[in-house]
Amino acid sequence: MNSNKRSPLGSRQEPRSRVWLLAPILAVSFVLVWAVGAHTAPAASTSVSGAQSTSTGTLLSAPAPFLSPLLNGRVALERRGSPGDPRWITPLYRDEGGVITDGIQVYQPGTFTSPLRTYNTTTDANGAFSVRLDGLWSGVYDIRIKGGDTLSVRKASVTVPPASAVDFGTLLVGDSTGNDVVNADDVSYMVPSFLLCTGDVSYRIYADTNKSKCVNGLDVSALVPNYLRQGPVLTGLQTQLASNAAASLALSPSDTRVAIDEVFTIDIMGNTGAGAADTVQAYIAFDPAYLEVVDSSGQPADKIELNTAVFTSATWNSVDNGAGTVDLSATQFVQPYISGTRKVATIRLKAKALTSGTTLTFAHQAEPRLSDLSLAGTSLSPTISGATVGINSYRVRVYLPVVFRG
Ligand SMILES: [Ca+2]
Ligand SMILES: [Ca+2]
Repeated sequence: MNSNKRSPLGSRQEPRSRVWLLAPILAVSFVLVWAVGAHTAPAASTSVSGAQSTSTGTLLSAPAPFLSPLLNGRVALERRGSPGDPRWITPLYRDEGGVITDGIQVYQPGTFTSPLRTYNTTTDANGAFSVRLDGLWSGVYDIRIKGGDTLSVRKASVTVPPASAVDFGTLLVGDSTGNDVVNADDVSYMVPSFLLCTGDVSYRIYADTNKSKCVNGLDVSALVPNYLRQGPVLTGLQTQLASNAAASLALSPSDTRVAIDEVFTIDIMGNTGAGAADTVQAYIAFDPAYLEVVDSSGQPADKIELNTAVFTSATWNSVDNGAGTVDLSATQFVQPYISGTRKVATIRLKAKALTSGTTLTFAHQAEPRLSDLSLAGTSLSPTISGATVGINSYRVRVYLPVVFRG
């Protein structure tokens, strides 16, 4: 039985023993294959998983584009004080009677022809702004920024949203007409607002270059460094510093005696001291009971005589013989600017009534009639002095002794 049992078993024993004999070989082979596989597989898988990891890393650092990213930026303003000054609050758009022209234009990179989209917002007192680019995907764009009355600036390859506020540079002032050029038209635009302030019907905010809330020669002076410049510009100009050492604005002669009905002249003299000036403003008050501004034929005049050797034209030149005022603002737009002591204009006057002394005084205490010498919108802080006129019933001639200085 056992043999019988064995026999069949025995008859199957040989193959089984072969299996058992083969088992260690297969096992070793498997281990070898596994070992080789374990050795080679990571090499292959390193390269694959390395590519995957690189790809995955790229995706992690650049999330999928999303709609309507936020653009944070900042601009600097000229002639409006330091950052934090409320005059830095600037609309990045233009409002013409309720029609808004957007001042933020976003372009396809490499182009500045037609914008993909436009937006508008207003900066804070530090020139910072934030605007959501509705309808655009996050990405890289070229961007142009224009203030309501400034030249535009542009910056290429701006990533939106940016990691931090994008510095768009300085908005150059003086484009009162809004056409991205500073020229005589911008000065002309100021004329209807000249010597007017906010609240006055004809006051135009874009004429108020330095945002002092009044329009006068300082606003003209402020645009002079940008005269004939055109936007968009890549960077701002360095602010020119006005030197105010020993500058003065005076009437000459400062003391004179004339006869009644006599026609005589008083000159407006500007002295730029150690510096230079592009603009002279002279706002003079006189007593119309004693004096009248006349022309060369002795007839009442509505303007004074500009010294065209210094200024080819005046931004403003008016006389009010009823109120007793002379208002003059003249600007030299291109270099060389005015330097030294120069006769700005001549006031021709007629003596109307007897007086021991009547004065002509410069207004210089408050906007808008601030008599001044200025360069690039900065006052030279001149010393200011007027004149006294005595009117006699007879003509007096005073002969002063000649004084020699050793
Ligand atoms: Ca313009
Ligand atoms: Ca102003």
